[in-house]
Order: sequence, then C-alpha cells, then structure tokens
Amino acid sequence: MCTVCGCGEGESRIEGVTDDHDHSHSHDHPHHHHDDHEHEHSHAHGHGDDHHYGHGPARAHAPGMSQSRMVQIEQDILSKNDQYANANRQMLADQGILALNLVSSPGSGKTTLLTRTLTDLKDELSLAVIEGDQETSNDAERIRETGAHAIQINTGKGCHLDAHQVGHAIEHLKPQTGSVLFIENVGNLVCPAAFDLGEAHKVAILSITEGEDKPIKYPDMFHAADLMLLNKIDLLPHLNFDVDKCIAYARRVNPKLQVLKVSATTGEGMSDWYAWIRGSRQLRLIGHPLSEPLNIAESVKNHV
Ligand SMILES: Nc1nc2c(ncn2[C@@H]2O[C@H](COP(=O)(O)OP(=O)(O)OP(=O)(O)O)[C@@H](O)[C@H]2O)c(=O)[nH]1
Ligand SMILES: [Zn+2]
Ligand SMILES: [Zn+2]
Ligand SMILES: [Zn+2]
Repeated sequence: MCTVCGCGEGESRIEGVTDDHDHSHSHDHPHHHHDDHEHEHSHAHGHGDDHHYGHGPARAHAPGMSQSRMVQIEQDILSKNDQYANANRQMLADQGILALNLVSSPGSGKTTLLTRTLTDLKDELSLAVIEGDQETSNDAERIRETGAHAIQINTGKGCHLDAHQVGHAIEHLKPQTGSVLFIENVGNLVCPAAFDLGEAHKVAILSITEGEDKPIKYPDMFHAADLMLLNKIDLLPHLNFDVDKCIAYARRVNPKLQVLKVSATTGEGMSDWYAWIRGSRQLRLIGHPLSEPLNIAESVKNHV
C-alpha cells in the first residue's frame, strides 16, 4: 500500500498551478525528504501456509523491510497528511462548505453520477468539484460541461488524493462560502480510505457490475464511508447480483453505513441522494452564521 512506500510523492500536478508555486499559504509544510537510507533486512512475517501479507502490524509486506519500520513510515506519512487534513477541515468549516469525498474503483460511475448531480442541483446550490485522476483532465472537462467550476489534480504514480494536494486545489478553485464541494478521488478501492482530506463524509460508490463481495474484500473503504451509493441498478435484469447480500456484507464491515440504490444514467434513486446532500448541508450549517437561509440567486450570481 502506498503509505508504506510513499509512492508518487512529488509527482502530482494541479491544473493551473506551476511547480514553483509559493508556499506562503496557511498550512505549514512538514516536507519530508526521502534521504533516509536505512536498510533493514529482517524478515518479520511468518512462513505458515497462509500467504496473507497483511497479517503483520503493518498489514502489508515490502521486501527487506521490517513490519515495525513499515508501521513507522506509514505513521509519519499519515500524521503529516492529518495535519493538512485538519487545516482543510477548519477552513471548510469556517466557510460553511460541505466537502464530500467520492471513493470507488475505476469506472464505478463517479463522474457520470457527478455530472448528473451538478446538472440537477446547480440552480439550487453552489457547487464545485476537485477531480483526482492519475493522468488526463478528461473528467474535469466532463464536469465543466455542466457549467460547474472544477479543477483537476493529476497524481502521477500516486493512487489516491492527499490532503496537501486538496488544500492547494481549494486555494485555486476558491469554492464559494456555503457551497458543496465534491472531491472525486482516484479510482482505487484501497488507498483513498486511509487518507483524510478534511472532508465531512466519504461516499463510497459501488456499481453492481463489480460483484456483491467487494465490501468484504476491500473492507477499509466501506468502513471509512458514511454512505454507499449502489450504482448501475438499471443493469440488475442483466446480471446475477444479489443486492441484499451486498448490503449485508457492507453492513458487516460498517453497521452504520447508509445505503442508497441509484442509477446515474437513468436517474433512478437520485432524488434520495440529493435529499442526503441537502440534509448533510443543513446539518453542517447548524450554528454557523450561514445557517440563515442562503439567498441562492445571490450566491449563484456571486460565484466567479
Ligand atoms: N448502465 C449504467 N452505466 C453507468 C452508470 N453510471 C456510469 N455508467 C457507465 O460506466 C462507465 C464508467 O463511468 P464513469 O462515470 O466514467 O466512472 P468513474 O468512476 O468516473 O471512472 P474513473 O474516473 O475512471 O474512476 C461509463 O461507460 C458510464 O456510462 C449507471 O448508472 N448505469
Ligand atoms: Zn496506494
Ligand atoms: Zn503546499
Ligand atoms: Zn471519473
């Protein structure tokens, strides 16, 4: 897993942001240098019949590295990430912005779901999008076709967005006070679960073409999410997919998980997703100066 090796660090690119961007923004920079050439050659994992490389304390395996060293590196990366995530969270809370981190495997339908959501809600809410992919800005372009503001982050070799990248993307995107910020994470059911971006909720999207056992095969993601959107239900007549079994698996991993069945292409079930967004936004604004009903016409007009 990427927290072990720190893969892709320094290779990411944010659209419109040059490499020599100044680092005068508010979050401090515990920039980490990979000049630590310590080589440990202990072999900590057992040699039983079960070749499960995730059974040591690090829940991973890297040749030539002890479990304790891996745990240390992982903790360093995650604690650095958490500092950025906390700065993002504070800034988002101050501005009354609801940030939703959309996580899933590649092709589950995140961009399709987002473009429909943006089209259906744009007259009601102020909306913005941070798009994460390893390469291309195809998805950001699809999003912009709806008229929404979007910025693309390319992670290069990185397999997830991290809170530092998202902090910079927010600075450039400048989502409006009181808006809803969707973050489409890199399509990957593993790594995005470990990285807090400062979001209010992770929303896991699972499409029925992936098979009902994904929540128990990739439990971290479904454990970290508050909502699961079971997408592509229009295809149910063509597949052997047991919806109830899938939901039972997901709840085994996370008993509090809320599940909605949707089709991003036909629009079935999408009104429940919109109700969830509206409700989450209202909850977010309780006690905030913006809890006074927002003048939407005014806020859309001011959105530059
Ligand atoms: N039948 C059906 N197809 C869908 C639905 N949602 C998305 N798709 C299709 O699934 C494919 C992938 O959709 P995307 O929206 O690009 O998926 P994504 O999760 O954004 O993909 P990555 O960004 O590559 O991770 C496309 O061909 C979509 O048309 C749905 O509800 N039903
Ligand atoms: Zn990874
Ligand atoms: Zn920075
Ligand atoms: Zn996408």
